[in-house]
Amino acid sequence: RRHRGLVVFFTGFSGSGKSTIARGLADSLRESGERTITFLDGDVVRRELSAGLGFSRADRDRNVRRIGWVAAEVARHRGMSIACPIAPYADARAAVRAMATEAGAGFVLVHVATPLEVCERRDRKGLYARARAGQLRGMTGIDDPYEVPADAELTLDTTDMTVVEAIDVVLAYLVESGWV
Ligand code: GGZ
Repeated sequence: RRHRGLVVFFTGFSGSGKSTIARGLADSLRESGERTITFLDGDVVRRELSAGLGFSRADRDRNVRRIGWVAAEVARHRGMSIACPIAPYADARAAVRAMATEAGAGFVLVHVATPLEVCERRDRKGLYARARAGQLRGMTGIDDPYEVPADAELTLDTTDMTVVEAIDVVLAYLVESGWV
């Protein structure tokens, strides 16, 4: 049995599929008997933990660090936490990795590297269209940066993948590396 905690941290554009994959991973692990999963849902985090924060660099960094702190605390006590913010800045992601490491936990960065054009085509919330029309400022990938990770344990592009396939890739990685 895994005896260290683990933080599985997804990063990628809005619409990349990261939340769907992260939630599916959490469900799948729970079904297979993993009882320590804490899923930090992005919408819930922004409502409860990061209420009042917007999308400036400072606010995104605060949001990502708060998520990282909670995730690392869960992992400190041998739990497994799964989080999926955009986390566009490498420094903030590195800070989360450092918090997990300090807590004696493992850290797996999953870059959901679905290209912007595919995310934009999906545009489930209409945010990209609003950003293109100039009605929404600071949309990641449009007029706000996304620093591509150079340190991801796993990179997946969901363009030609089903959700189930993507979840299986992450699960396979976790099995191969001895985490589950
Ligand atoms: C990016 C934005 C923005 C801007 C609102 N840029 O697809 P969604 O809608 O549900 O996921 C996105 C979510 C991003 O919040 P995060 O907490 O993950 O971001 S960060 O890690 O940068 O703190 C999107 C919506 O919020 N959204 N405005 N300007 N995404």
